[in-house]
Amino acid sequence: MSKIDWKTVKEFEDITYKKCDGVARIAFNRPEVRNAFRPHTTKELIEAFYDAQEDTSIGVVLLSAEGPSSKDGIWSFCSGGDQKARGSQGYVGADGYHRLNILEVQRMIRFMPKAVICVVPGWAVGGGHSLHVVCDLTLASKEHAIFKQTDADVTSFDGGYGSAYLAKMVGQKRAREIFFLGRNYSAQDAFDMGMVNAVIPHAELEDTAFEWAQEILEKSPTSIKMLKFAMNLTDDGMVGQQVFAGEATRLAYMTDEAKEGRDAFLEKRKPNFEKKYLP
Ligand code: S0N
Repeated sequence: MSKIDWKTVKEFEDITYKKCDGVARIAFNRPEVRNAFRPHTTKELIEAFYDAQEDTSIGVVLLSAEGPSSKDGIWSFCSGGDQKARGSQGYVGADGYHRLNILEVQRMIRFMPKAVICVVPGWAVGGGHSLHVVCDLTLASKEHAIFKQTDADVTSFDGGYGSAYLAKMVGQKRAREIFFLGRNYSAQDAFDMGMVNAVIPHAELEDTAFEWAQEILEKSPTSIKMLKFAMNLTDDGMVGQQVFAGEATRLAYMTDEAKEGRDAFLEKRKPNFEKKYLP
């Protein structure tokens, strides 16, 4: 029995969203379809991730899943895009429009100024596999986690983080094997390949993820944010540079020099930067 005292933030339909002691937990909640996501799910995920990003009491986000399925007791993290919600052009929402906004969720995770830990209690498949790839860390259930890329079975291809970034993580040959053959990989296989940080006994998975989060929360929040953005930068091109540089600008705004620049403008005078050219 977990000792974490999660408090529900808001009731959603396809996900659960809870917080406790600086940690937010966002979890898929469609275990009967192996936690596949439909446009409604991604809409809810975006709302929850945005809340976690803006909440200054939250330093780490866990992305996990409810389960197991009451039908057959099988655990899943996420089986990717809901194939029943897939029309001829894409995933169809309640409004009839086609969307692929899981990519927006990926970007929110990637650019979240806080650590995101993927907690994989079971299947991580297709777009669910891609979500684990884009998270900062992954912890996997020793008994139940299975990693599998089915994109090539259903004429889908995540050409961004799901594949190209995965290749940087596990190497080109392994990434191509994962996508081209679509085999099942255990938590230990995934650990050996370098795409999982730790293999945890299932009963201890959530408590361990919470402990990892608490360790991160002891660190300097600015360091964690800048390290994450620095590690992202080289793979994210101009957007990576923009994100990193934006944070550098924010830090610069906190200096006396920046205060003088602002005050001089508002007081309609020339700024006096005191001719200090610091090394
Ligand atoms: C997960 C699998 C391997 C589990 O197998 P298992 O345990 O044998 O269970 P099943 O009997 O197959 O499933 C149980 C019930 O759940 C339903 N279900 C499972 N997965 C889905 C799903 N993805 N969509 C809808 N329903 C699902 C089953 O139908 C079954 O229901 P009942 O009991 O009523 O028969 C296995 O289930 C499996 O292989 N699932 C499909 C995995 C898959 O192919 N997913 C889609 C892959 N593609 C994407 O995710 C693309 C996503 C995307 O939007 C994208 C687009 C552009 C760029 C990037 C991405 C991206 O990847 O993020």
